[in-house]
Amino acid sequence: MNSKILIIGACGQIGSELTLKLREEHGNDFIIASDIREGDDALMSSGPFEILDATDDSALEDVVMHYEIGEIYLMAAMLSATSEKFPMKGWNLNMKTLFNVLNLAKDFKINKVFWPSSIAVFGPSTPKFDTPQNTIMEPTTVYGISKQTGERWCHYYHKRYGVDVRSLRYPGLISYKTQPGGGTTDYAIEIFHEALKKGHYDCFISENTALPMMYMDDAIEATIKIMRAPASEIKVRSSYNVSAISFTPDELYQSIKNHLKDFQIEYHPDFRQEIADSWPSSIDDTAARNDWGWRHKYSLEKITQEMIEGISPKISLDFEG
Ligand code: AKB
Repeated sequence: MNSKILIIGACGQIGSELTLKLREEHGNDFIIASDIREGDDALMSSGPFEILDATDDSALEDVVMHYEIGEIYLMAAMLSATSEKFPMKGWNLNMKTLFNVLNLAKDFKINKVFWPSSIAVFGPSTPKFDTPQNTIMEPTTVYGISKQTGERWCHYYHKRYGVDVRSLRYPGLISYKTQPGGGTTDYAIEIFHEALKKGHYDCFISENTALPMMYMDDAIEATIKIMRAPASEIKVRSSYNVSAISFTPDELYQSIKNHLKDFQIEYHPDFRQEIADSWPSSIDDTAARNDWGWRHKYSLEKITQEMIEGISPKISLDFEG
C-alpha cells in the first residue's frame, strides 16, 4: 500500500512542510523530495532528494521510473507577483510541469496526482464575498489564468483518461518555517518578521483589503486529507474551494499589536494591490466540507501566537550571529 511519493518543489513554502509531514507518516524512504535547488538541513538529511527540473519531461520520467513512484504532489509554481514580472516564464513553468505530470498519469506511470490551484482563478467579476465553488471566473493575472487553465486540464484528464487528479484552491498561506516567494499574500508573513526584527512594517497592501488566508498546518492537513479520501468522495475534479479565515492588514496588525505593544505599520500599496483587489475577500467551501470532510482549525489569534513563537527564536539567533 505504501507506494512511493514524489514531491516536486519540495524546498518551497508548502513543499518543505509537506515533505517532512509525509516522511513522518509514511517513513523517510517512501517520500522522494525534488527541486531545482537544495533545501534546508531538515529536508536534505531526512530522506532521498533529487535535483529535478520538472519542465523536463524525460528527467521527470527518469526519477519516476527509478524510484517506482506511485503519487506525485506537484508543488512547483511561479506565484502571482513574480508571474506579473515574468509572464511567459510563469505561464511556461506552471503549465509545462502540469502537463508533464498529467501525461505520466495518463500513461499509467503513476496512479495519483495532487496539483495546487489558488483563489487567483477568480477575478474582478467574481462575487467577492462567500465566493461559490462554481461561479464567474475571469482572472486578470498570468498566475490566475495559468491556474484556471490548469483546472480545466485536470478536469479533462480525469474525464477523458480517468486520471486520478485532486486539487485545492489555496488561499494565502501563512507559515514561518520556509519563506514564501513571489505571492501577493506574502505580506501576511513578512509583517511578522518585520514586527519582531524592527517593530515597524511598510505594508504593500492597503489596510482594509480583506483576503482569504490559512495557516500552513491547516493547508497540509487539507492536502493530505483530499489525497487520502476514497476516489468516490472527490466529486470536483477541477479544484475545490478551501477556506479558513479572512482578514485585512489592519486586523492582522491589531492582532500582532496585542502581543507587541509598540509595533507600528504604514501602508504603501504597490502593483500587488491591484492583484489583491481582483481576488475574493472570502470563500464558500461547502463542497469540500461536505464531500471529504474538510475542517480548518486555526483562528487569527492562534496563527498570530504560533507565528510569533516560531519566528522569535530565529530573530534572536540572527542578532546573536
Ligand atoms: C499568491 O499570493 O500568489 C499565492 C496565492 C493566493 O495563490 N499565495
